[in-house]
Amino acid sequence: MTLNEVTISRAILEEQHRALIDHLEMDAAVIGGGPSGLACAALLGERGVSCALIEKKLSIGGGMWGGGMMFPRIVVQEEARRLLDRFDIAYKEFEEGYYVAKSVEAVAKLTAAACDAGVEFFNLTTVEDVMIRGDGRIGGLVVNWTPVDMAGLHVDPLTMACTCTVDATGHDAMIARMVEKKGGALKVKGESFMWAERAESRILDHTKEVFPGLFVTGMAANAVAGECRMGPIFGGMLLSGERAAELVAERLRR
Ligand code: 48F
Repeated sequence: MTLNEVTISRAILEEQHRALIDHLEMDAAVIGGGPSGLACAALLGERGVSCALIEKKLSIGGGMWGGGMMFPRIVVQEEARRLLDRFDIAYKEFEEGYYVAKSVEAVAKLTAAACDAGVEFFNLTTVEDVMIRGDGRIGGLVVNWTPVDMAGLHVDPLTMACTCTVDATGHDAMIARMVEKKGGALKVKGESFMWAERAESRILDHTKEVFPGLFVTGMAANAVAGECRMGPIFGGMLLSGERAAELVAERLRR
């Protein structure tokens, strides 16, 4: 076989342009590729929902890679152990009800599950705004390449339409804040101090549709609600992603 560089370029350009065009209109967009966004996207894909995950950084995984203070291990509690099993993430019981897993394996297995479920990934892509029309719903996203933002280049964005948007942007709850900033009826209270028990036990109540068409999951859900943070325990992130997928699927069925 003789390799042709132009064929390599054409393969990349044609395939990725097709993926982008295919997702200019979709059922669900998950913004943020941390644990909650990955779990949500994987479970939406498994339900047959046309879904893209948009991540501003080069790598998927958000705050999961680094474990706790750069020790690449995460802890998951009993309530979420079934999700470690579901995503085939290996773990050890440390003490009763506390399971410890490798953070790199957790990111890899969640990402693989989302890929297997047909989720399309758009990394290096920043959601910089949302589209809201006369019906008052979020109906789409305004996106640009992350390096455009980093370099401060004056380049206009493109848009992607979606029926449901999931804010999985973590502690900053970026999408909810965009809606709030532009006068949408949504208040982002901002996350509170560290209290793992409280933060983990309440996150599912905070995982919901907070504005027409906008669902929040993971730390974004706690940040909108003014809830505590929890540090490197990740059961709540996985359970919240699962709940968000259920809520989005239910909304799409209506
Ligand atoms: O922060 P992140 O991992 O969110 P999460 O799923 O998980 C939180 C935990 O990692 C941890 C914790 C709980 O155990 O406290 O911190 O709630 O991932 C959020 C992702 O969203 C991306 C960001 O780069 C990160 O990978 N992101 C943020 N803003 C945007 C974005 C944006 N405007 N467009 C695209 N991606």
